[in-house]
Amino acid sequence: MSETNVPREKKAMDQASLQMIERAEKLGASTTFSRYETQKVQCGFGKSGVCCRICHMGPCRITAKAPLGICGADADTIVARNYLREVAGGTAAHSDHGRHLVLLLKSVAEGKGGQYAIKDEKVLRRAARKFGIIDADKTKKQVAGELADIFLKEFTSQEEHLKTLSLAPLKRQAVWKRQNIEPAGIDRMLVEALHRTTMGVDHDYKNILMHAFRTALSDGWGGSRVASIVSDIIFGTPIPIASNANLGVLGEKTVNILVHGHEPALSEMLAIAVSDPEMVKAAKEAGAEGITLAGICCTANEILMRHGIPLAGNFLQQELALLTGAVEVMITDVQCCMPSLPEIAKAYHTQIVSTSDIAQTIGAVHEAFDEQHALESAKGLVRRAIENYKRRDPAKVCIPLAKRALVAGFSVESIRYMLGGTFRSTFRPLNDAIIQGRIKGVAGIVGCNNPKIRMDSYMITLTRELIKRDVLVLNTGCAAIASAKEGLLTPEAALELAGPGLREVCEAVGIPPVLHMGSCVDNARILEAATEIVLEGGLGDDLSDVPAVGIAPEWMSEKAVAIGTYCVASGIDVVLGLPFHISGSEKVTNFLNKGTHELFGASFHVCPDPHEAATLVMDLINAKRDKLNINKKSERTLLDMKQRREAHV
Ligand code: NFS
Ligand code: SF4
Repeated sequence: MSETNVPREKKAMDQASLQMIERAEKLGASTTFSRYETQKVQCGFGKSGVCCRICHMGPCRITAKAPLGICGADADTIVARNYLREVAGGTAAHSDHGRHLVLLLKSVAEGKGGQYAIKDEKVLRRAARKFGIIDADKTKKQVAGELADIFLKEFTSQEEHLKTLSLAPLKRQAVWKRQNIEPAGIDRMLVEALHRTTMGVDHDYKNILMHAFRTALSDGWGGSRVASIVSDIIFGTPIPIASNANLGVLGEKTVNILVHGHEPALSEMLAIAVSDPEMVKAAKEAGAEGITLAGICCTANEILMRHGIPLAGNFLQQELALLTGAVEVMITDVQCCMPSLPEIAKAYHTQIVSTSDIAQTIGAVHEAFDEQHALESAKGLVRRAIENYKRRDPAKVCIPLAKRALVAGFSVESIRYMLGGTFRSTFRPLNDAIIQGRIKGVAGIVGCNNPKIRMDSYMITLTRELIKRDVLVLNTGCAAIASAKEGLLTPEAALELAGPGLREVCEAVGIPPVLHMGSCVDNARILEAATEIVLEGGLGDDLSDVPAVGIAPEWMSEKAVAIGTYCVASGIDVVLGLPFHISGSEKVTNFLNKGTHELFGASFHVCPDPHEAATLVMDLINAKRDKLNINKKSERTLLDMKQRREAHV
């Protein structure tokens, strides 16, 4: 039951969500918003990171009176250990997702991929050459097999450093070498993270934190990068595509299927299955007008980018979507799917179907996804939804009208193409625009929502402020969905909201001022874009030279901790709207928020206010511009007639 200490309008900013939150309150349904209030007095020890329950002499918690745990661990050790374990959790999530895709690529190469195939051979061959595979005279399956083997080694390598590190600018690679944080195999890094943080092993907070950077690099440049590359090979490289966002994409008279989670393999097949004439016919026979497939969280981003499937909502909207009473089936895979979903679904005919053996919830139907017979599996789920449509109670249906148009699909490939055209595809025009100051810099706004912040409000306020100040914004994950709901992912948004310089560029190229680059593993695409900028020339020779900032305004997940950590290790400053759980150690806080600047040329910055964050981001960008010596005022001064005549002599 919800206590309403927080006024409803402080919980979300979009009308659709507010309407559904109101509905939940009326029905007495428990949602994140009401549970947040019942959890309101959150544990101060947990918040400051000084609670340790790593061994069973504890749990121990550090206070002024008890400055040491039973084993003698101090706050610095405990806070650093907890932080490393969070980074490891996030890295594991992204990387296991990556591994799954690599195994699928291997199956495809061996002719055992069922309906999956190599959709983008060009990207396959280009990736293969980058990793030293000589692909001439080899079939695409042979190349795919060799590439899959190289990628699998990225997980298992014991001593050898990750090959994907070579995708970074040379100067950055040298920084990693100098700081001794080049990761070996991803699995090894994760095991080592657990080993170091178990009782009685690594106690030097700095040594622990350096392994956090090493582990995070194995995510950003390893697991996540591999996930993006392989997704493009198997499912196709995204190109700009139009669609819609928010709960209003659900159909009043259609069979509504929601996909939710992260791994694209099943949703890719669902996207195909729902347009199968046989399925559409079955839906009509059941009395519906058709089938609507829509997504929540990153699975949504994946199929939006490749098929234009609409976005139903982001993280905090997953329960709200069910409260429409119009969802036949919600199909979950892994990550960010709340355990509360079956409980909410109970009030309706809605079925929650889990599809991954490693992600099951009591109350959900479990139907393990059969990759060997992927399309059949997907069709089975669609049939289940059609069947369930007959049980929908129209009296319980309430779909908010909200729906906004969007353009997504900005892979680095497609940005390069849009900037330069087919024959001269290049980042040059972007670099020139930054050098000339028409675009001041680039901001990656990424990450989740969190009930601690009015849903989407920080992300949207900051995004508007930045594009007004001529900063090009790159989005992934739930931040991209927030922008979509606000109509910021349209070329028209540039005309209305961007500063004059950014508007000019957006108009010339035909892009929105905010580019949707994909899911959270696709933050690797942001690193790729930053690398392209360095390689294109004129903006320094390391990622830390580029006027670019990463921002996680409303983050909540361990994955966001890993992402922030690899960004900083990559030389990109990171602004957090919510702090890490590290305030219990001054040393850890200082190291992460200042000390890393000397090591990597970047650090974390915590800023709870979006307006102040906009100023901070501009300061960070301008500092980089000053250093590059490109911050001079434009030399195009207007001359009067007399001056002109003088100039001609
Ligand atoms: Ni990213 Fe994507 Fe969203 Fe946060 Fe969850 S969906 S992986 S973790 S909540 S942005
Ligand atoms: Fe306490 Fe040390 Fe055990 Fe942690 S490892 S629970 S601080 S005794």
